Amino acid sequence: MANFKKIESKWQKAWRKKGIYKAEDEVRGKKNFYHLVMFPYPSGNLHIGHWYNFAPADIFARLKRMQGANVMSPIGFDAFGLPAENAALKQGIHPEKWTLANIKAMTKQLESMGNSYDWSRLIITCLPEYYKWNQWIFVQLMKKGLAYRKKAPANWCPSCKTVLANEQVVEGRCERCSTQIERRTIDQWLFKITHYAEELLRGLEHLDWPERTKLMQKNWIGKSEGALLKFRITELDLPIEVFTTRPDTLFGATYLVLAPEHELIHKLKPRIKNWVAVEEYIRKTSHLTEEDRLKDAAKKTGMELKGVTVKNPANGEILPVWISDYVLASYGTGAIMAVPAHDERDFAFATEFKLPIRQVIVSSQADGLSEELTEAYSGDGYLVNSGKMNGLYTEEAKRVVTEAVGGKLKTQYRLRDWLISRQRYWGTPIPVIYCKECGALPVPENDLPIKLPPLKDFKPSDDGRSPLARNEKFLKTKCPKCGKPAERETDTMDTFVDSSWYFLRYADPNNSEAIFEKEKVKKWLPVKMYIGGAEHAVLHLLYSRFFTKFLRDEGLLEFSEPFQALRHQGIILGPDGQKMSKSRGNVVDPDALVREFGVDAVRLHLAFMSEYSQGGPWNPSGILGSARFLERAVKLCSDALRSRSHRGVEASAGVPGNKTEAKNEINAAVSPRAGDSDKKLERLLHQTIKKVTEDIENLRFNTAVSALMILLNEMEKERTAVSCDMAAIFLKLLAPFAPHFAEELWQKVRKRSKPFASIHAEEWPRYNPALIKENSFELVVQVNGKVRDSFIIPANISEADAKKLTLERESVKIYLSGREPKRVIYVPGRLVNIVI
Ligand code: ANZ
Ligand code: ZN
Repeated sequence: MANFKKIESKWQKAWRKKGIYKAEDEVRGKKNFYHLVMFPYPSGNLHIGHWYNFAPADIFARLKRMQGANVMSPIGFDAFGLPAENAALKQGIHPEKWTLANIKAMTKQLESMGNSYDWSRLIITCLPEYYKWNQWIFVQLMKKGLAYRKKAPANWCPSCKTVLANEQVVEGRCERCSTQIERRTIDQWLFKITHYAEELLRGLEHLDWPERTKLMQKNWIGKSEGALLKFRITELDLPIEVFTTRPDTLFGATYLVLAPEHELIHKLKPRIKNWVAVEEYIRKTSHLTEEDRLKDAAKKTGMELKGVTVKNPANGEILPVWISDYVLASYGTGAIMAVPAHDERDFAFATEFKLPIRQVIVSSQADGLSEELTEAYSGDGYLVNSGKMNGLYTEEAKRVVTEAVGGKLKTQYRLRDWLISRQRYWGTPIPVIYCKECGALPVPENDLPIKLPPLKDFKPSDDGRSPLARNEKFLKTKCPKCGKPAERETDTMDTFVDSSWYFLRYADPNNSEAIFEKEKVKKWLPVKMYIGGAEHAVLHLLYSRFFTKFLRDEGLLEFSEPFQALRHQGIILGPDGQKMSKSRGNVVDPDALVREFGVDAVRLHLAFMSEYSQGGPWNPSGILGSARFLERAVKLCSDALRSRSHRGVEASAGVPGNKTEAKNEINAAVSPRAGDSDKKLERLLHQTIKKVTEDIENLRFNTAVSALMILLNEMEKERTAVSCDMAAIFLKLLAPFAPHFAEELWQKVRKRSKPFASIHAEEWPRYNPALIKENSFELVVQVNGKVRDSFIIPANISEADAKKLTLERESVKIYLSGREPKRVIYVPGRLVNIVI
């Protein structure tokens, strides 16, 4: 395989020159197909994980193109943000320089991968041509009241010196640098994503997305049906409202709990007898994150507000009031009625502080009361100990009790508004001007973009203000309304803003007049297939859905969901099965592999090494197998070429090329004088076409490659039966996986190469269903419940034979590595599962 370098660069050049991957907005007779992979951070070099994201995804795009779709597969860089800035700080160069240099290097690497990107649509988010439209969207949101400013307690990372969104805090630590988060109160800009809470929830239903991703969004939005109930403070005539999902348990409330930040506490201060202790408790909890506070295992802490009591609206009972950090200020009303008999957290708290526990729900009327509860009963049931309400069932009781005490039913969402202010340099400046007279005003649209000034000193300030505040020239401006001196907002936007709409811009990437032309977006969107990491299950994917709905309401879009189908790729682990990391020394360098084995071998191996959605350990020996496979394919096709004259097919059917010929190729692949082995091979060929097609469509690249390997094996065995046409079909099936080799061989097979017609613009082979319909079926092979392989076997095969054939497969032997399986389960007509 010595000449792969020559082949690669030759065809990459030829493809570029011919522009075969350039997506025209409209091609007669073809349907548009928008294929998208999540764009990368320009973090430095492409690592093998990038390759795994991008190369197999390209196989899918290539299939769609050959199937006759007008495919757009764009690429870009998510170029603003903390990683770039932190790295630049470490290396003492400017983030812009650092970022653009990385983009250059990564572009070259991406090009070398041989993916079918339309480079003319490249997007780089840190350029003003792009982020101008971030600012424009901000202004539109502000005009609609969906961008607003408020003083908000925020997660502050003392190391990154910035506020983080809740989503960027993992177990109380900064997602980027793992430093413990502090809480600070700062003026912040927020986007009102909660305005779309219900629609964001409902819309999930119809999406062709992984179920677990939809579930994560559902939980993130966190819809709860409940009620707002008013208690009254006995000592003052003040109401306290609580949010509860179980108004039916109101008679079981034995105390109230307020969040330590609850605003009433300060009003109550003169009444609180133990104020010093209360204040100390408030101070202590103030720097815990919400995550810390919600940890179930965490021991409950709290403090009674001595001298303050409330009256239960249902039975007039006087109850004590506590504060505790297990009640969050940001959810519901920041106050709860505690029903320890029926809520686990309340139960733990009441046990800790020896507060009364009163059961008011029983699961069945016959059961009656248990003597003493050992844990909370949180299920539905019949009311007891509840006066006139006794005997009602939960569902009805919720409504009846709420009405009886003058409360109101309420739907509550866990979803919070999206905090987008960042006190950092490397992001989109928030386009707002503050005037003493006129307040906060959006920058007039004609003045956009507000360019990020080229600061020499871009380090974050200790006081939490953005570095932009140190630049007088940027800071000082005039009020767009009254013309008096005013100041600019100096924070920049969360970079998730950039990625919340980039998929729209690809449809019209160079538009300087508008965010995009409505008609162009209409031609391409929604995205038909979106591929990217599962780590984006909530943030990016939720924000993108939010922006889409907003822009729809602005009249710019005619659809409500941006990504019709979504798939996640798995993660590649080091050869040792551990997460790849420099410190472990198990990082696989794709460049070295490409140098040694060539791009196509690397692509093929990435496709073959595991189920795409699963990922798994890198198998260093596997790549050699892929390289050899390609070598054998070369040999076979050359032989087929040489045998052309003997077989005499050239004259009768020619080599498939244009559309009319393609129709013949099914029958032409094997000559009419075919013998037994010819027939067998022909059947396998058609079975392989079917399998490879379906597998790629389902992103099961590994089993598709395995089918190609089987086909190649058989073709080698029946060498004399392999016609030139058959080799051509084989090449087409191989083309999405190994685009350079397939092209090289294709041009040889076709021989009429001027002007060159690329294999990647050829029609995808079709199979003849009649030919496959033998008495056979596709047996799926699982190892420990995960699909690892599949192959065709006769329908009347015995269980013993099916198991035997399965155990003989290379794909299975890898997993057994010499051991005997614990169990082999056969489901007739469907699958074999090997339990190791
Ligand atoms: C009384 C009660 C009785 C409750 C019972 C539950 C069971 P979800 O489903 O998450 O919406 N709650 C309300 N606001 C809270 C806050 N700010 N911080 C912490 N907890 C809060 O949960 C709603 C329930 O969580 C509410 O219903 C309230 O406890 C508590 F047998 O009220 B419940
Ligand atoms: Zn003004």
